[in-house]
Amino acid sequence: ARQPKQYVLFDHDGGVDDFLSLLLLLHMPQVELLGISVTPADCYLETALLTTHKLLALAQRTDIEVSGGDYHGVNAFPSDWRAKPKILNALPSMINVDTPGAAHYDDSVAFIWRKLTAAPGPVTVLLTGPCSNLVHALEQDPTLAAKVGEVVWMGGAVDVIGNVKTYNHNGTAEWNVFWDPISAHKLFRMGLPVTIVPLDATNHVPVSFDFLQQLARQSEYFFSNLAGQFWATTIDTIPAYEYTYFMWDVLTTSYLAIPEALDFERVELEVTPTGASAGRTHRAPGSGQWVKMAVHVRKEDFYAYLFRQLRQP
Ligand code: AGV
Ligand code: CA
Repeated sequence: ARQPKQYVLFDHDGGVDDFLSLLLLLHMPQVELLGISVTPADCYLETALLTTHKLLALAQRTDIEVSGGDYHGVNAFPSDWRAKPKILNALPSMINVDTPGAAHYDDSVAFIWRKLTAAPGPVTVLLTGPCSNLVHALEQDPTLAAKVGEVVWMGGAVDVIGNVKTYNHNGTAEWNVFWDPISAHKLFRMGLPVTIVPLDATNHVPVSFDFLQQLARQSEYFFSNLAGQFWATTIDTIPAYEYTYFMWDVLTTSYLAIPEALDFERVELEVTPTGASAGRTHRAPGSGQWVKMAVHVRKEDFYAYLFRQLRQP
């Protein structure tokens, strides 16, 4: 029996785990990827676009259209984080990948509008960076909401501490929300079916040496080898807790294929738009802003899925 197609529009922000997410997505048989837009948040746009095109070339999916966002959020990511993924384009498996004719559209808001409008059915909008592009598109044309089947967002920290550590902030926010807390505040008011995978869930899955050792044992598979190289670039940040790299976006993306590996809670949430706790996602009983929130992950099932997925040709 053929699985029904799941139409997916992917907006990422160029981090190492954003690209690991793209690798996974390109190997999900039920997913039809309608387009990719890149938010210049936890990356520099030009290098992120290049990595995106290289991965599409490796997966022989250069038919998938790409766009780059031109909106820059309220709170910029640290420059050293943004510069870090540049190394991906220099890895031995990436450096000689040609991207002839690679082009991108300049306006992610128009791109999202065009892709949603043209979609033959309800679309899962997967966001592994800030939500600004989607929110701006919906503001411009609220009728687009009818095309959104589900928004799946790596974002938030509800019952756990955030990961923003910077001046004039009290540490309660997660970075994807903090980058543009105004848009995040609006997203939860739009009445869309939103599923978030917040730090509450992703804190359970740090990138560990054990995991990488096990992955390396299957590095005869091209994409296992490539993913192992990508993850290795994140390891310098371990073990200091505040700089531990987690499988934030990878867990969020895996939800599309193995939702049963996660446990959820339905909660009413609000985002603090400004101030010392800008970007904080907090419970707001009575607000009517219902969100499906991942709270727990069955690690063994999740890892087994990653190993399986990365053994594909
Ligand atoms: O807050 C998690 C989000 C995810 O989308 N990003 C990284 C993931 O792509 C921001 C972030 C938090 N801590 C980081 C981050 C770190 N130590 N290095 C790079 N990015
Ligand atoms: Ca990201």
